[in-house]
Amino acid sequence: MGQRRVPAFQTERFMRRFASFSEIGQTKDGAIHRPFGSDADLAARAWLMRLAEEVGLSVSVDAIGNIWGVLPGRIDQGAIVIGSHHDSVPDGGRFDGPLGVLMGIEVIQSLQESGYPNEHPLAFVSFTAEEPNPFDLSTLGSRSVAGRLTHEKLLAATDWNGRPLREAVDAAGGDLQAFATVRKTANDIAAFLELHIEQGRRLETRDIPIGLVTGICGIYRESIRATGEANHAGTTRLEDRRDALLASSEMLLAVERMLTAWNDDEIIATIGRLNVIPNAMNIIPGECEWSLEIRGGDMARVYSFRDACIEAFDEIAARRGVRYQRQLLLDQQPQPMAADVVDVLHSAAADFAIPYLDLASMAGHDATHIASFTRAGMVFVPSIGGKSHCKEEESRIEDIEHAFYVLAAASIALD
Ligand code: HGY
Ligand code: MN
Ligand code: MN
Ligand code: MN
Repeated sequence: MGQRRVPAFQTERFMRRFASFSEIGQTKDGAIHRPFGSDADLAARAWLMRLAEEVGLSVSVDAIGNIWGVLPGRIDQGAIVIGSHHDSVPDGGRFDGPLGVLMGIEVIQSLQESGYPNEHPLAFVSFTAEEPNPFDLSTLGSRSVAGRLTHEKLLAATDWNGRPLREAVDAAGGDLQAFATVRKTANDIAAFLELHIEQGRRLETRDIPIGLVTGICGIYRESIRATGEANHAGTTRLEDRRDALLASSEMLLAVERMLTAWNDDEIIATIGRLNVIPNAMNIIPGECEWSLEIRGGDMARVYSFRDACIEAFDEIAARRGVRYQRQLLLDQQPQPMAADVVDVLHSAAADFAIPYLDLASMAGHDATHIASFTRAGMVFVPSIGGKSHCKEEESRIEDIEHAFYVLAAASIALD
């Protein structure tokens, strides 16, 4: 595919922009707190749009708040889109999301500066609300583009304080009334590429600078609310208690025990959120709400693991005199990446003699939804120490540089 046509990576420019973007939503501990709907989310949007305009892209915000920046092509065809998301988990890191967005802009700008005559439009995208958020709607932007969310569901959605989703989408420059216009097809997006940090240690352990993603795991999430009986902490005897927190605690440990017993590399589960209600020192917790997340490459296994958990929860609830309700939050199927795009990425890496490893992703990504309707591929760079969703998230500029060459060469090959 000819590495001669690929321009040089502007390391200094990229690092300067990355450092500047990383200040948005930074906490005093150096973490990034930029959840969807926050002021930092809005500041990040304004920053990205300003940069994209400076670069000369034609910038727009769609009805769900996704930001697009397009360099027109010579013929009217679907765009080659590179991007990711700019929101973060609470107290997360600098790389998860923004690396792929800023690289999208970098690749397009570099190709443009080199005089590359792109046939297809080249575009970057920054998707709205990829991470779990107070609206309990992760990958909101990419799911909307893929037609995987209904207008009715979004009109009814609120955050935990009752703020309507409509309001947050408006603030982001979107418009839920125009939701139908968000949908894209393979005619609009000819190919999609996403750069992301690996968020694991497989590349680092093998000392390989580039991962090429073959597929993305399925993710299943429920919110579980256990209801016991609130009562006085001093006067209620042990045998009279129906403690929703203790019942939940036993359930959470049952999940861990089950993971150990299953001993299946392809199944993992996490309880990452727990709310004790009313959360006061002298009240026996009457309610306890928590998230159960299960991931795997094979949904049949994910569902059987869930069923095994529920069986254990039933026994614990009955024994402790507690009830519980379940609410489905996400049932996202595994998604293979497009074989021909993976091939293009293989060739791009080979052209530059960059060692690579094919990987399945156990993290979720916007690419999972985009791949449901058009050709998509992902590139990973190593995460130092495998750390992610925490402030220690870090990747090396040398690896990011390799990713630039792979993505730029792949964009040319797909054009
Ligand atoms: O949760 C995930 O896997 C992703 O980082 N949003
Ligand atoms: Mn993430
Ligand atoms: Mn991410
Ligand atoms: Mn009292």
